[in-house]
Amino acid sequence: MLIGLVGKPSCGKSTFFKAATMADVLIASYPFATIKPNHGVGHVKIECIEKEFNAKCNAQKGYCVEGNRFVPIELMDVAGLVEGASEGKGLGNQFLDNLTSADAFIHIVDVSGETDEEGKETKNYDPTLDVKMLENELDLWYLGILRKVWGTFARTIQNTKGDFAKAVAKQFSGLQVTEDDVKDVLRIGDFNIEKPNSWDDNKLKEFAHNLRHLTKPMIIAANKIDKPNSSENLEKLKTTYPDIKIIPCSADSELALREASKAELIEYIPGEETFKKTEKLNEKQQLALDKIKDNVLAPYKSTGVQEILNYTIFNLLKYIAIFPASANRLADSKGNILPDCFLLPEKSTALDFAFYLHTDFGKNFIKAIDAKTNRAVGKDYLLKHRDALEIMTR
Ligand SMILES: Nc1nc2c(ncn2[C@@H]2O[C@H](COP(=O)(O)OP(=O)(O)OP(=O)(O)O)[C@@H](O)[C@H]2O)c(=O)[nH]1
Ligand SMILES: [Mg+2]
Repeated sequence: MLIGLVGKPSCGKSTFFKAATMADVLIASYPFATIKPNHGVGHVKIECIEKEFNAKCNAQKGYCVEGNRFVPIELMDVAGLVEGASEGKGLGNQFLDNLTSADAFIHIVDVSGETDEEGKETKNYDPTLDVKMLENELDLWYLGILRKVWGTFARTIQNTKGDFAKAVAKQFSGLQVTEDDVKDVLRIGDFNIEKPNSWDDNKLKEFAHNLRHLTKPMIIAANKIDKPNSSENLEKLKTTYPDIKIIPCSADSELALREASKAELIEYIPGEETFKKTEKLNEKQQLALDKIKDNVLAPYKSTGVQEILNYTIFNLLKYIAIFPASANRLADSKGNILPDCFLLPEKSTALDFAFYLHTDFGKNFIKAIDAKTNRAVGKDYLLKHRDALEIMTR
């Protein structure tokens, strides 16, 4: 699973990426600071199941602080996108090609109104324009990919009476498009799949839009919420786009808190509303932290970064977290308690989980034991978020 951070230049993509991954990337006030994509590991936060077992876990992937389990996810920070990107403007096509493998997007929007459509410094810019621009460019990008092959593709399907959904999924598998996705798109629109050759450009555009919308779900991170005009612009954004999930955030504040926490100047758990100061802070640091507290944490209850990551994985993509564990033995062979936690799509079964762990576990599956209740469950058992299962094999 890969989450792409997208948005116009200077909106704060690299700052969000650095705050989430602590990777060393370039952050700069000039546009197109990022050229090549950055890949890194961020985390979603869930309640650890250690309490239910009266134990203290030793997470081997990710980490756990005070009962908060942080499970790794992959993030990608890319170059800024400007109008005309689908035709190669800015870093255009190169940028878009990097996005093909993403499963969902976090659209970082600068809600301060202090950067224009190209990421240059300005005043009173309307951030709702950024959403329109980005969505349009993404649609045009999909449309371009469709158009390139459509003539031949549609003719072949029509002549051979081929399976439309299957053929589209095959053609666009690189964009993470599945057969079910195509079927969903066909269900919500009026598309003549017997005669795809007869579709005009508007029909193709509608299809491209719906396919993009469904296969690249998106959330808006209303960034730079710490700035003076941001709260007003946030309301405007929410009114203009009532159907999109919009979460206010200050990537810059989250980065400052994580860096201060890493340097042991404060105690801070990502996503929390508060932090604890230590004696080591100097006056300047105290002032900077107080500002974050007053401008961000007090009014918005968190910096938003963790909430955005969690929403993307658990609400947009609908994943659930599963722990491999056995009721009478929580540790792995090295003595690590509850070492792993995996993210699986909703509606995954016990058998899916077995295959996920190892093909042999799947092939030789007999039953699974729910470690919390010590009850046996069959291969069709539907996994629940925070389940702990032991797979029994032949
Ligand atoms: N006040 C404030 N400034 C921020 C915030 N996030 C980012 N910035 C600033 O915005 C500027 C651009 O940040 P970057 O993270 O480099 O932006 P980007 O979207 O990666 O830009 P490109 O790589 O050029 O597309 C920098 O000066 C950051 O310090 C925030 O939450 N609050
Ligand atoms: Mg950048």
